[in-house]
Amino acid sequence: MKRLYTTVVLTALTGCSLTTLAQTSGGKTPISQPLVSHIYTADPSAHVFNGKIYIYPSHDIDAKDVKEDDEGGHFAMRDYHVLSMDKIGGPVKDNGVALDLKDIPWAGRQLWAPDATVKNGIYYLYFPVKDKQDIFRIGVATSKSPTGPFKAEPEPIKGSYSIDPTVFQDTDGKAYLYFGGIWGGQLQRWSGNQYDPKGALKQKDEVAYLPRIARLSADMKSFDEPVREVQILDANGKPFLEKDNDKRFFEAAWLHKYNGKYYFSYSTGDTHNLCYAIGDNPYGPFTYKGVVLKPVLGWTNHHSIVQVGGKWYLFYHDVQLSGKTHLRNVKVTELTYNPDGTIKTIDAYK
Ligand code: FUB
Repeated sequence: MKRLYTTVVLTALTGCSLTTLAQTSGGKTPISQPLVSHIYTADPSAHVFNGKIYIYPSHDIDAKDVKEDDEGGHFAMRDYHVLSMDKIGGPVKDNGVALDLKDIPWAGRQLWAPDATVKNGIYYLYFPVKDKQDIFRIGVATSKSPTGPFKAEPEPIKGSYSIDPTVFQDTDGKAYLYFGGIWGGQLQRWSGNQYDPKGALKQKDEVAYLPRIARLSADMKSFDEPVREVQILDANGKPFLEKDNDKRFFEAAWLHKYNGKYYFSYSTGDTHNLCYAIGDNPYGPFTYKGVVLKPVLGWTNHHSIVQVGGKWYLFYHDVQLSGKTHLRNVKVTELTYNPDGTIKTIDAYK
């Protein structure tokens, strides 16, 4: 299977997502409905700021002038919209364009999955976009409002690369940026934080690529330390190999804290799972625990896990509205834990 991020039908034909095909032909019912349907949205990073829920998604568009390619070129997003809601199940507001590609001085193309946080009344939007040399970098933009408009810094974060940034602020005030994604996300081109345009995907028996972490400086706009790898280990303390592709990291990092433990969750990409691993501090190592969300309609699987009031929720996406892998819709469902702290696996269809 070579083609990256292709359409649902083609994905099913290539045989890498038979579950998805079964869900379609079996006529299963989604457990949740799209949060909005007037635009396509994906990769929902949700947060509660001042008691209100804000969702920072990708804004999928049908860029007809862009051809589908092996690197996800047809995910040609050009802006971000922030969604907000007062409570789960309540009306969802689209707050309009929060940041536009044309207003990011160094950007080339493809605004992929963002995340946001707040510190001292300033909201920080972290976003991946290809620079003018077509290399994914991570940028940061600021606003006094959670819904923007955001103003982008003139340069990407120094030392940043690849895609899918997620920001985590710990209770001690320290903030961390996690990021990375293989295949179209270009992580395979980075070794020892050096760029190699010829960087190859791992062979089946090689140790899989790992996500990255760096602590953020007090200004939230730069790294306070060199970027390092985030270790994800199996129950025996061993790293996953590339052939463990139903468990190894691919993209879509997220970090949340539950009962004092650190939960690192991510997508396995070509096997379409959202998995998680638990650690004792933000750097890990994280020990693999299982699947948060089984494959959804569409090729990609990407999420956030957030506490709202006394309950936990999984924000995710599928392609219920379009049937096309690059035109997704964000959703939310409750997430529950077992008494031992493990997460109960969610099937988005019943
Ligand atoms: O939305 C574009 C890319 O698709 C994201 O960056 C990945 O995580 C996948 O969801």
